[in-house]
This record gives sequence, structure tokens and C-alpha cells, in this order.
Amino acid sequence: MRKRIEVVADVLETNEAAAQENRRLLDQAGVVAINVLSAPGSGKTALLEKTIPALKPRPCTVLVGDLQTSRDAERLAAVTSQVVQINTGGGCHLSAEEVAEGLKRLKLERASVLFIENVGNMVCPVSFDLGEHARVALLSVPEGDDKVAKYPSLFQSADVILLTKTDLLSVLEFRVQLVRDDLARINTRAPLIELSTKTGAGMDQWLAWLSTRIDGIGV
Ligand SMILES: Nc1nc2c(ncn2[C@@H]2O[C@H](COP(=O)(O)OP(=O)(O)OP(=O)(O)O)[C@@H](O)[C@H]2O)c(=O)[nH]1
Ligand SMILES: [Mg+2]
Repeated sequence: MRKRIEVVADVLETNEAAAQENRRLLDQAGVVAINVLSAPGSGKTALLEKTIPALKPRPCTVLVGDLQTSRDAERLAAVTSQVVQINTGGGCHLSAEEVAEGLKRLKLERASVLFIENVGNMVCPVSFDLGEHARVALLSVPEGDDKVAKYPSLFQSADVILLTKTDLLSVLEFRVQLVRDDLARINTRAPLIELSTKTGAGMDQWLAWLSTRIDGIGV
């Protein structure tokens, strides 16, 4: 048991060193990095597909983690020329070392924002700092209103929480107030923004939050 704990500590230490170096490179290039985390299918790629065009003229780059396909990168190539797919080969999260490799393939001097779409998973990615400046956690309406209480670490570590697919609130039983109450117990720092990429509701609020993080002004 002790051996296993030491190994886990080593992995996290190595990751942290790589994360610090990533952050240094990003700071030097003046790029703000946003780590996007959620369960599979919560709408991370759909969010980026709508967000990147809305942030124009700010040039955006994307690193997208996936177990084995390049489908998300193909979708995102429609909205940015700078997108790099990182296949984790079955790994359930991105590591800072993988992000460092991805950064080498991007022209950071031509970017002002880097979105990192993490592997869809509510647990594993949380412990791995990638060198980002902010974390976004998504929870989609179809996942159920109990998930903040069941997976607190994801929401605890987030700087902003997006309740996505709110267009489905009218057809699914989902108590937004329960989510708010659960969040109040674990994270009072991060705002909760309700949004739908399908209807566009809430996108203004999200873009305003993002713009403040990127350049300190509204969209
Ligand atoms: N109704 C509705 N569907 C949405 C919305 N956002 C995303 N979707 C749908 O949800 C599904 C999953 O969306 P993705 O953007 O691929 O989700 P993801 O989080 O990137 O998924 P992984 O990369 O596999 O973890 C797709 O069929 C989207 O069209 C929304 O606001 N409303
Ligand atoms: Mg995706």
C-alpha cells in the first residue's frame, strides 16, 4: 500500500514540474490557457465550436485529449487552424507532459488563448495540473442533478461551472436549485452559468467571464 502511494506521489510531482514549465511558456507567449473538464458527452467540444468564433479577433488554439479518435479535432478544425489532437492511448486524463508535447506543435506566438479539452472523465483529470490558468467544469442536464454531490472534486477545483444543455430542462427532471445548494457547500468562489449551445442561452455570460480572464474586459 505504501509503495503504491509513493508511486502516485512521484507521478503527481513529475506532472507538477511539467505543469509549471508549461505555465512559464504560456506566460512568456502571453497565452491564457483554459482547461475544460467534464464527463464524456457533456458538451465540451460543442462549447468550443461556439466559443472560438465568438472570441474573434482573438486567435484561439486548442489541444484536445481523446482516448483514441481524432473526431473532436476534426470538428474543431472548422473553427481554428491551430488544433492538435493528443491521443492518450487509453489514459483517462491528459498529463502536463502530454500537453508539453502538444505545445511544441502549436504556434503560441500567434495565439492569445489556448483551450485544452480534457479526456471526458469526472475523476482522473482533476488531480493533474496541466499548466492552465483557469479550469472550467461542465455538468450537462442529462447527467442528473446529483452529480455535484457525487463527484465533488471536479467542481471544487473549477474556476467556473457551466450547466450545459439547459434547453433540455423542460423535458428532464432536473433541480437547478439542488446543484446550487450542493455547490454552495464545496465551492463558493466559482460562478455557475446556465447555458445551451443549441439555443445560445447563457453564452453572453460565459463569454463575459472568459473575456475577463483573457484580457480583463468585456466581449
Ligand atoms: N440539446 C443539446 N445538446 C447538446 C448541447 N451541447 C452539446 N450537445 C450534444 O451533446 C452531444 C455531446 O457533445 P460533445 O460536444 O461532443 O461533448 P463532449 O463533452 O465534447 O464529449 P467527449 O469529448 O466525448 O467527452 C452532441 O450530440 C452534442 O450535439 C446543448 O446545449 N443542447
Ligand atoms: Mg469532445
